[in-house]
Amino acid sequence: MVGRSSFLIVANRLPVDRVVEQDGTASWRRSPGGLVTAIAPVMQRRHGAWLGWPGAPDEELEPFEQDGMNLISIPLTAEEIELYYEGFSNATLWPLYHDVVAPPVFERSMWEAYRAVNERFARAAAAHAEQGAVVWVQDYQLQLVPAMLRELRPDLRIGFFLHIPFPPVELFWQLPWRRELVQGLLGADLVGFQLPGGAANFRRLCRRLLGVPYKGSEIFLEDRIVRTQAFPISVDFGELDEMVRRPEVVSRAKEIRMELGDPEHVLLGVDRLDYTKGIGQRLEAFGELLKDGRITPGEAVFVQIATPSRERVEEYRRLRDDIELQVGRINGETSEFGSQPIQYFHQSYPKDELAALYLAADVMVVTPLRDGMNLVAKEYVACHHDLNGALVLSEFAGAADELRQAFLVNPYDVEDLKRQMLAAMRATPHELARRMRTMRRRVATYDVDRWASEFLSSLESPSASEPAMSRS
Ligand code: GDG
Repeated sequence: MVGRSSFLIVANRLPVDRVVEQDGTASWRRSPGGLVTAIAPVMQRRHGAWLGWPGAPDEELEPFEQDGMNLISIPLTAEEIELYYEGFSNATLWPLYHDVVAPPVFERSMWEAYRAVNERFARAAAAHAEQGAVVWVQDYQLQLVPAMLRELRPDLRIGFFLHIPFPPVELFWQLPWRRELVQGLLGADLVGFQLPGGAANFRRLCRRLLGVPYKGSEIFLEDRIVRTQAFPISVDFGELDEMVRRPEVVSRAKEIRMELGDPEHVLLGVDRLDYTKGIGQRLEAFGELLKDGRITPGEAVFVQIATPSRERVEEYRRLRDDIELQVGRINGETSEFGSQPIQYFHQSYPKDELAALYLAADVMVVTPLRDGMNLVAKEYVACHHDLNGALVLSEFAGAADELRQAFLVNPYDVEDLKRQMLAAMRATPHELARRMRTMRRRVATYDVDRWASEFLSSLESPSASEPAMSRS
C-alpha cells in the first residue's frame, strides 16, 4: 500500500508502458521521454507519487512501485477515452490551441466527460497528498484539476505546466466553456508555459474574461496571487551526447547512409503524424526542388519518420491518407530505378536507432505550423558534437526562440521552405559549425533537469507580493 506523498505529479498518462514477454507475463517499463527522466530523481528523493491513466480501458490497478516511483493508476472507461481523451483533449483543445490549423470540435458530451475525468484526477490527488504537499499538474488534458484540487485541499502548493502553446485571446474566445477552463487553471499557484508569449496571452485572457487585474507576471485574485511564467522545456542533453559517441551508434549511422544509397545529402523529419507538424508542406517543397531540377534524385534523400499517433481521431486518419498519397505521388514522379527520393516510415523506433538517424542526417527539417516547443529540434542539436549538420526550423516552433542560429523558415511559405532547405544543403562546414556550436551551448545549459528544477523552485518560493497580501 502506498501512503500519502509530499510530492505528486498528475499527468494524463502514467510514466510506464506495459510490456508482455514471450511467455505471456506482463510487466511495466519506464516510458522513454525527458519528462520522466527529469522528474524521476525528484520523485525518488521526495518519496513522490505519479498519478495517471495506465493506457488501456477499464484497468483498475492497485498502487504499485516502479524505479522508486509510486504509481497511482486512474482508470478510464472506453467511453471516457473516446470523449475525454480523443474528444475534448485531442479534437477540441489540441486544434484550438494550435492556431485552429484544423477545425476544433465543440461537443457538450465531450466537455462533460472532460469535467468528470478531471474531477476523478483531482479527487485521487487530494487523497494521496500529505498536508502541505507540492502537486505538479501536467498539460492540456487536466486544466480543470488545479481549481478542483484547491477546493478539496486548500493546504496544497499547486503548479501547472502547459506543454502546448496557449492561444491568443481571439482564438480562445471560441471555446463555449472558456470561463470554466480559465477558472480551472487559476486554481494553481504557478501556471507555467513554454514561452513568455503564452503566459502573456493567458494573463490578457484572465483580464478580459474575468476582469481580474495583473501586474508583471502576477494575477491578483481576491484572496491570493497566481504567478504565470515561461519555462521552456528541453531534452536530456547528456544522455544523447553520450549515446551518439557509442561505437555501435556511430556505425549504425554510417550503415543508414549506405542503405540510403550514400547520397550527398540526407534530410530527415521525425514527428508524430500530426497535422500541426507541417509534414505535407515540407514534402511538397522537397518535391518541387526535385521537379525544378535544383536537386537530383540521387543527390538527396528525404527520410520522413511519422510515428503513429491518435489513430482513432478522424482528422488524424485523414492526414495519414493525405501524406501517404502525397509521398506516392512525389516518388512516382521523381524516382529513378533503385532510388526513391522520399523514404517514408509510419513506425516508431527505439531511442538509439533515432539517435543514429539524427547523427546520419545532414539536414534536420523541423517545420511545424505551430508547436509548443519541439524536442526533436533540440535532440538533433544534442546529437551533433561533430558540429556537422544543419537545422531547418519553423519560426512557429517554441524552440525557435532559443535556437536562433537555425535556418529559420516560415512553414506556410513553400518558396521559403525550398530556399532554407537548399541553403542548409549548400552551407560550408565552417558555417554549419559556427551555428551548431552556439545552439549546442544553449541546449547543454538549458537541459531538461534545469527546466524541472526551475519550475519547482519557483513553485516553492513565495511570490514577491505574497507576504504583503497575507498581512492585509
Ligand atoms: C508535446 C508538444 C513539446 C518521436 N518518434 C519517436 C520518438 N519520438 C520522440 C521524439 C521526441 C518526442 O517523441 C516528440 O516530442 P516533440 O516535442 O517533438 O512533440 P510532441 O509529441 O507534440 O510534444 C511539444 C513537448 O510536448 C514537450 O513539452 O515540445 O511542443 O507538442 O522526444 O524523440 N521516440 C522514439 N521513437 C520514435 O519513433 N523512441
